[in-house]
Amino acid sequence: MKKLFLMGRSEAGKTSLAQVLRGERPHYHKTQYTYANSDTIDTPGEYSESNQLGVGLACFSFEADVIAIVIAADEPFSVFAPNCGSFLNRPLIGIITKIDSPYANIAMVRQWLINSGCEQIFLINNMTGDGVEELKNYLKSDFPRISLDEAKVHQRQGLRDWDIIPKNL
Ligand SMILES: Nc1nc2c(ncn2[C@@H]2O[C@H](COP(=O)(O)OP(=O)(O)O)[C@@H](O)[C@H]2O)c(=O)[nH]1
Ligand SMILES: [Mg+2]
Repeated sequence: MKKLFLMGRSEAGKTSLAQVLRGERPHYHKTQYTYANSDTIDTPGEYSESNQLGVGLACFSFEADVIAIVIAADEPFSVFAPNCGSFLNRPLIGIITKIDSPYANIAMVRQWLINSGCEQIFLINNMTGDGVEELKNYLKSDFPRISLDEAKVHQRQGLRDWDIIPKNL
């Protein structure tokens, strides 16, 4: 199981998603600090909303296997800059929550996530559980562990640790 790190603005639906992934019904819980249970790391939205706290996010992210930017489908703007995943040494995915909102603009949020460098994008309704299975399937298997020597080979090819080395190299 890949350990998932959730970052995003307050009210984006991170805590609800963490609850749904644990098999619970979503119930409101104000996120006061970073919660790290075995499978997800849930962070307060305030971390994503200020420059100084953003550094804290970067540090916590190294405890995870995959980083997710969570944006609700009805958010009016994104706090995540284009290509902001470039400082992370982890795969970055995008999660669009509240796809059931009457104000949802999925195409716009998807474009923000692509611009930020998300490799895959998942669409989720925490209330009904729509889309959760796809995310669970993605998280199910661990990334293969590589040795330091293998990591160096990746680096020499300009590849990230989790990229598959192309056959013709
Ligand atoms: N309609 C709808 N509401 C959601 C969804 N996900 C979360 N919410 C609601 O949005 C509010 C904020 O959710 P929460 O998980 O606490 O957001 P967080 O601040 O990112 O942790 C709560 O009232 C949730 O019930 C969703 O997929 N659809
Ligand atoms: Mg929360």
